[in-house]
Amino acid sequence: MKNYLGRDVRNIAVVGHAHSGKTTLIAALLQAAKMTATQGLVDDGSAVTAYDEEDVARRTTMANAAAFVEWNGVKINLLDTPGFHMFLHETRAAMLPVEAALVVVNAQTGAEAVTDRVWKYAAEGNLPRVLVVNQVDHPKADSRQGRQQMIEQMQERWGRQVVQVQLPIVDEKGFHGVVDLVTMKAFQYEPDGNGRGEEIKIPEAVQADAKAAHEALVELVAEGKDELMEEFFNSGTLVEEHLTAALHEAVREDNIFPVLYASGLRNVGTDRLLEFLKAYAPAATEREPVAARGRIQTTAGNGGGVNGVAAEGQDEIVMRAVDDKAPLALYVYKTMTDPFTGRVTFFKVISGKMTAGATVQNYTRSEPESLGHLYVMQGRKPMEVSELHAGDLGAAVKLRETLTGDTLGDKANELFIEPVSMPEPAMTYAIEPKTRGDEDKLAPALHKLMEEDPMLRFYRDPQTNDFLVSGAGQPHIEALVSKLKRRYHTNVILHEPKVPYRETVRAKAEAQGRHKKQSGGHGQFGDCKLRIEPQPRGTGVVFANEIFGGAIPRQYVPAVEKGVRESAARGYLAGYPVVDIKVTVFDGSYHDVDSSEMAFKIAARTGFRKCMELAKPSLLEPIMKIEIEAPDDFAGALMGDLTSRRGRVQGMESGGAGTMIRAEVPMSEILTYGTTLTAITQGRGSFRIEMDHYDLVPQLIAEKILAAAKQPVEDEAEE
Ligand SMILES: Nc1nc2c(ncn2[C@@H]2O[C@H](COP(=O)(O)OP(=O)(O)OP(=O)(O)O)[C@@H](O)[C@H]2O)c(=O)[nH]1
Ligand SMILES: [Mg+2]
Repeated sequence: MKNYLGRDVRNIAVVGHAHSGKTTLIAALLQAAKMTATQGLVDDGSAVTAYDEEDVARRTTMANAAAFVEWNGVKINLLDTPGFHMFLHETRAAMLPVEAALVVVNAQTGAEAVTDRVWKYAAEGNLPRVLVVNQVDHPKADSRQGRQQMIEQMQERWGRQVVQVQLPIVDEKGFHGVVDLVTMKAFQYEPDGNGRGEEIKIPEAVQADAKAAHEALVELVAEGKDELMEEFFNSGTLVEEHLTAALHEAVREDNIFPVLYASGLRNVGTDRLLEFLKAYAPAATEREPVAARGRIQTTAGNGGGVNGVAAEGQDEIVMRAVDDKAPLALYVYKTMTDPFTGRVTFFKVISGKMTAGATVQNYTRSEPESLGHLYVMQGRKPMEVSELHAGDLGAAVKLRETLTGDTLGDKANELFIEPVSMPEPAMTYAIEPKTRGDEDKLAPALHKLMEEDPMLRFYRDPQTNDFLVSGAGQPHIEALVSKLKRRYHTNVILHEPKVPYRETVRAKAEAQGRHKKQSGGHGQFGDCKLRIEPQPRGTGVVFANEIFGGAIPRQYVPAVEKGVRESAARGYLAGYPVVDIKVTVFDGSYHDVDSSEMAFKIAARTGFRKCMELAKPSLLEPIMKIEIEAPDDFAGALMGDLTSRRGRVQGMESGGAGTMIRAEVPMSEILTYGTTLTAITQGRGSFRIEMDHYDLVPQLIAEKILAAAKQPVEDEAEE
């Protein structure tokens, strides 16, 4: 396989709403460039970027995948990303290693909630965006008027920089061609063919539209550029060369968001899309130098453009040019465990030139790592290359230590790229191995899966000792369970999602804890008086010592505190930790011979439990902040549903991507909200959820929870 210089590489994240056809479109692009002999399909699992067994089974992309196209001397790296709202953390992570986003819009619906969300992600990273209206073959998409409205809707959302650079040719034969508005050439395709068009004359029926659209494009491109404006006013158009250069710059600078048309499924327009990306998407070397944290070392001959001065060993912001001559730096954007290949590490060459067989330093882990053979990934298939240049995407296999988010490179020139942060998991389940054999396999298998998926968490509940897994939502955890079974032959039982309730008190109370035992010779004696009082939310447990005059000798006070804290952690009502309390020991007594730390600890536990009994013990529940986006029609139904879930709506905005509702809802009421939302909005809504604060559970509901929970823990004062 050929080696490409960074200037001949384009890195593109393919993003958009679920089912807009991203995975299918990538398969079509691969066929148009003859990377594959036939077109892969999502529906039969043959699409190159849909290889993960769960993605295939569910016919949706749940994790990023990489592919590439060699097209007229350039290599276009394509990252396929999820469009389902639950997996957008992946999509966001895919924006870090690329220089442009190809935003796929479903011609049947126009821009949707997730389209808007990914647009924001791209805007945050100043990523140029190229829009492709896809599925134009669909009968629902074939009206000229409908398409016109779609463009207007996108302009309303994202500004008048949204401009068509193509028009589709749709007639009684359906969608079978495009007009290139830069060159004013038309191309026609054999639907279900190989994606390569044949030049034709612009059909009569589109000529007037094409002329108007060409002028609109030229005018926008010329805007703000004096010489171009002059040329435009004098001749009514721009020389193609000028237009091309100015359009390339405008796309790179986010001044223009060009719109193209395609059908991935029928493979129409795809060669023109590739040609457009080649000509107008920024080259990998064409972006600003990468700003990263660097560490200055005296041995560093060439710091790669270090700013300012910092003492040796200190961190500094480094501007690293995407250049073969700069020191080597790699950023790991994905890790995959493949049944055939083993662990595959996907990286971007931030700077420098990477050659096969090199050993580099993993800066994040302070360990050397031998990369061995180098590859570029075509879906799950590694294709060997001998070198990779600054800006390119590549992969290595069987690395020992390296994980997603790590930066590696030249030992003398440390550099840290800030990894994309993962949101807090929205849902937690208890997971139980089915058999003894499964128990031994479970933890290692889960750890492997967590390497691939930084959103997954796995830990033991300190209260119950249960294994807990957290993820983005129910489908995420269900996919995890299938993967455990399919890949690691580990069977598990999933239990209802757990709500991490807490306990607290609503009143002040005092009580005495006394522990006295006379068993033969040496007895046990401890005695303390405790006061408990409520504290503001988020305080946790505060312990105070107000003993004066040695009622309890100083050396026993830590034992009292320990007893209190242990009891608080064990809970009083139903075994949930007691929080937001202050416990003060203010009096007590002791015995010269029989007192011991143990005796005081036991006395404190008794005292604590008696205090709890008197202080109006209450249950606290986690309250989540939720943001829901859906088309306006569903707003009423969504609000009604939120109210029935004890939700408090805090705001509602309409415009842009439909309606956005912000609310606070108890976690217990929205454990499976993804399913509800899909049902209410026919799959067109999206939501984001995060833990916000704890609040008291209303009395009636608390009673039910307590009845369902285990009996209060036994009084251990007499142990
Ligand atoms: N008519 C028509 N259907 C299409 C086209 N592209 C995709 N589809 C169908 O739409 C469905 C979704 O296609 P995918 O390629 O999986 O869409 P996606 O955007 O990758 O979806 P997610 O991965 O879930 O975000 C499949 O059933 C495709 O066959 C198209 O150009 N025309
Ligand atoms: Mg997909």
